[in-house]
Amino acid sequence: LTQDELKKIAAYKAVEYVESGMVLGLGTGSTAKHAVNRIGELLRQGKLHNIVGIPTSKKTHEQAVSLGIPLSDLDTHPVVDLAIDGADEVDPFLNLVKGRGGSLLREKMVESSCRKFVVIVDESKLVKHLGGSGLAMPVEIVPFCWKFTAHRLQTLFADSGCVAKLRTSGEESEPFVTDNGNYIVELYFKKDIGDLKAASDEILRLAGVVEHGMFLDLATTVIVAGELGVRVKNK
Ligand code: DER
Repeated sequence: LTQDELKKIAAYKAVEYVESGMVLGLGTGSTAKHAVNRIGELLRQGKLHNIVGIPTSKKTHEQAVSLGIPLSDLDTHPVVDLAIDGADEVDPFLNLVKGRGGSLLREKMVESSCRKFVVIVDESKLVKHLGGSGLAMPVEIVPFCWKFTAHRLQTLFADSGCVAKLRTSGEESEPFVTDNGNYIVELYFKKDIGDLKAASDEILRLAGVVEHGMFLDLATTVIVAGELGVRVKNK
């Protein structure tokens, strides 16, 4: 099975949790894309009805519009019944790193206001500790004096051998700009992040930081698709 087929299996399994009448958080990324497609398909087949979707990015908004999924927002629905989204890393306590797609702020706003948050991953996303995989841990920051903020973030985790890099896009390597007009600083750790809660609080205390990609204590269920089948892990 290819990685994309595994993502699709996990996504379709998660959509089994969707009931008619629900307000749904629609995730962002290559795994969540399959879940949104499946929801659109079930609506079209009349197997699901009066669903309202709250997209976690402009990209997902466009995908949902193209599928005819009715959309709303958190102003109208401050409590979401079920959110389905991917993740970049999942630790054994269902803590996540998300945001490598750049949508972490709207994802965290939706996924921290939902009754159930079902995470869908292929098995390659499972890690023992967050941040140790050498992959980026994204932090959304305001563009104003971004170098200043990036340096403060790097200094915060100096003992973890942290390096902070501005996310760029395009060939002129312009700064990547999020749906909210902000920048993303990617933190690379040489060692895994120790106390996640402490790290989270320290990051959020820095003026200029908007939000970070550690999703702690938010996931209620993780669906993992692997070569040996699909596993469902509940909090
Ligand atoms: O950027 C994001 O938050 C995505 O949800 C990411 O965490 C997972 O993206 P993927 O499903 O394309 O791997």
